Amino acid sequence: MLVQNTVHGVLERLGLESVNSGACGTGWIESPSGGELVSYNPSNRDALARVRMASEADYEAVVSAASETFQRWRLLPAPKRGEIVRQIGEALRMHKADLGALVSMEMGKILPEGLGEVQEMIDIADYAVGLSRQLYGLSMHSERPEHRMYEQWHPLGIAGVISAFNFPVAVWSWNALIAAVCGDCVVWKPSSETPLTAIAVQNICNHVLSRNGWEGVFTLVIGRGSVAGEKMLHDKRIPLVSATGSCRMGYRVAEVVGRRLGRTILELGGNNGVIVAGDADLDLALRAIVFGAVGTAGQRCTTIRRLFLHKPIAPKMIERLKSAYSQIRIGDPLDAHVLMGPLINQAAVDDMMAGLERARAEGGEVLCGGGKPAIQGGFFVEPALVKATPSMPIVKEEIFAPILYVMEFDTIEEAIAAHNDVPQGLSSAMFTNNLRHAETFLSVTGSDCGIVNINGGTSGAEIGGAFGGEKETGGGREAGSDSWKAYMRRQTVTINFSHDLPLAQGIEFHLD
Ligand code: UN1
Repeated sequence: MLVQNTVHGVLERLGLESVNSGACGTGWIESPSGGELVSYNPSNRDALARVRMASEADYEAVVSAASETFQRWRLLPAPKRGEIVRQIGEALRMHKADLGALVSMEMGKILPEGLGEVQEMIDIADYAVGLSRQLYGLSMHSERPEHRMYEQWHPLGIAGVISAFNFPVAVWSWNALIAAVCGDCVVWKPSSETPLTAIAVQNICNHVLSRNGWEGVFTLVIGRGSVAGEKMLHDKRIPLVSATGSCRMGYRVAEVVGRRLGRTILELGGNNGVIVAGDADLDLALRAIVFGAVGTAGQRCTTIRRLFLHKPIAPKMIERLKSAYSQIRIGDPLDAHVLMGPLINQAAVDDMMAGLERARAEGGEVLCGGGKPAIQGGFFVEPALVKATPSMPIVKEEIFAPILYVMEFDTIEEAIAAHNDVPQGLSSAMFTNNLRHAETFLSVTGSDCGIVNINGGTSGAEIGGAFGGEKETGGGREAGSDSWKAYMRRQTVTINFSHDLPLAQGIEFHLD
């Protein structure tokens, strides 16, 4: 791995200098033969590292290792699996500063967000440890005398995790650490934009696992979607594929995995809206909107993309937003004064510019931003505020960039209808101090999203709740609540402790 001096210290402390590859089953594969992948820093386009990708043969070695390990891992009592995940949480705490910095360098989010992402991993590790002593089934009353019924949960097998560049490590952890306490082994295919953070996390896990006499519980395959990703989708040894990314990718995953009756957890596009009622606390709303729309340079699936303002407050709010946007410092994500880093690559910049062109063509007005700041090197853009109407076709699309469409409404009902009138259904929010407005938004005729917030933005969900959304967002749920059930197989058990054989539904069946 070739490493630049600027990131030398971080990589050294993360133990990456001795790592030489991008595929790991039971230890790093010395020379994976899937070709070279260069990881670039989107702030300056410098090459951070050159990674060797997995070939089909390397993929095979990794999945075989995971399958073999699963046979034994599933037998380890869940709380013991939890103990190993606890140690991974500890190791993440130890490496938080370096891993957070590496996330910022490779993905481009500002350092507090890079650190926040690692914190999200630590939080889910803690959650998974507690969960490892639960994984509870229900018991039911049998209709037959002296019968007992209950359900129990068994490990499922290998969970395939396909993660996106924008949360290069946290989304893996939501899946992997829960799957691991459930008794599954995990094969991870990270985004090709962020192989280095994946290698760092894999390395941290390897150390903890080997200290405990384990290997192959967490495995890694870095490779093109068309090789590693496709193989995973078709692979019957992988009963569950959890994928985060675009709707286009999700349709492919659902189709291929569905054809073999495998399970999927899909966390796809969002097009998250915020409704600001006339009675809302506007200071609160302003802060939440700016963080939600500009944070992570608009590259969260939970980013605020659509803002609905009650007409009487709209002019004032728009002025305040313009003023806030003009104060956003754009630049090096490791600089403490910077609030917005670069986009991930040139294609993302082009998508944003093309989106703004289309918005103009459809009658939208760019109120501020939307240009390219005069910063050398990286994929920097200015966040844009666009005056729009709900009927503009572009408002119904997710563009993974900091474009916020501002729309006005007269009644709450009208705002909710416009809010729901998009194909995606991830996160949503309303700012109001009116109980009726809030409860209407939370009711069955309110938000149609998987996540809904009152007086808070759409992004920044906590790990304790189930994370995911409806419609084209894919319907999957990850992280907290009972999301763990997707990583296990349910078994309904009936025990007859009588001396007779009564049949359910009152059926009589006598031999003579
Ligand atoms: C994502 O963008 O894919 O709620 C995940 C949030 C974060 C996770 C975002 N906790 O914004």
